[in-house]
Amino acid sequence: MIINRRILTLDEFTIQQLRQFPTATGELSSLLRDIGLAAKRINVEVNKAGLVDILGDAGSVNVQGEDVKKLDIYANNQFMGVLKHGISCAGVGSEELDDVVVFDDEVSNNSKYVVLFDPLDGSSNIDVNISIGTIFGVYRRVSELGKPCTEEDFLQPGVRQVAAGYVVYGSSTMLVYATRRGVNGFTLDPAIGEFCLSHPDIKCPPSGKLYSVNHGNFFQYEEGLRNYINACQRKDKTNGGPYTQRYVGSMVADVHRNLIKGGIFMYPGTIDKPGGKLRLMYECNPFSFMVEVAGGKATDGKQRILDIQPTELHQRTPLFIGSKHMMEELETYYKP
Ligand code: P6P
Repeated sequence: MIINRRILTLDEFTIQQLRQFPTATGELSSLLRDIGLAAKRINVEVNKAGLVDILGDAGSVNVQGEDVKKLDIYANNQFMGVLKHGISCAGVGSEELDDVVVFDDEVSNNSKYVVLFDPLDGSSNIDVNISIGTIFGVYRRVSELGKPCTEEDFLQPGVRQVAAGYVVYGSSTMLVYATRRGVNGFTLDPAIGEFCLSHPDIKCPPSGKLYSVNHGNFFQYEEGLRNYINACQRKDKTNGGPYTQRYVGSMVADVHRNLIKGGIFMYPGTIDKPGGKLRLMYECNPFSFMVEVAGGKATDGKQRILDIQPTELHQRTPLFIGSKHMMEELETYYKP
């Protein structure tokens, strides 16, 4: 008898995971479904960004000092909305908001989690139709349940994330998330409007041949890093190089490709920006959690990203992330 492989939707998958832990409250499963709902709504607008007047600068400038595009605001509001009106989240921190938002209502104050997110990363690529994405990380609160969450709930090291994920709005729209049990990818089926399990138990290949870095900053990188980047381009590579350089300029697209195919993504510090460009709390920590669960590594050049004790919501960090063996090879050239 041929049994059709049953397609599992995100909702079915999270409920199946919940059934394996009867004592679980279901709050995390519910939160992940809420994020999936927001992603579907954002996907609709991203897919028609060139057709309606949602494109273009909203005129305001966000806390990063960047022109905010209307889609950024829309995406931020979608995540705020589903999380505030769900049953699992006490408050959020967003790239688009100067400070954390404490929901401070009875249900939210009794919710176990807080969420940090970049609602639409790489939004400068919207106008040229390059893949963009959403990035999120979920933490269990450390403050007292029943009361409003506090900034301390958000400034936790990335190792304390209970879940992290991203949505890539690309040739297809995928939601990928990790818990400590594994990394799973879901592709949106527009016919039924559901994310369906398409990439179960994602593992980051231990080796790869893709390296991602902005070569335009090459002469601002430290010598050891320049030596590694040069080695990536030489035929004498021990693994039969040279490697292939792939850099989209959209972190979600670059790291997603390297997670699936194997590779290394680097956003180093430069002379002008020694702290790097990428944000620790809602860009680097979520991806570092996911890549480590998938078997890869992530550092700031000196230490594990997930061990960094944050001091500010929007602090930046250099980032080196990807296949385990490639990260170890980098470390033989570059020890800042
Ligand atoms: P650069 C997009 O603005 C972003 O934050 C990441 O998505 C991306 O990896 C990086 O900046 C690209 O920065 O300086 O190379 O253009």
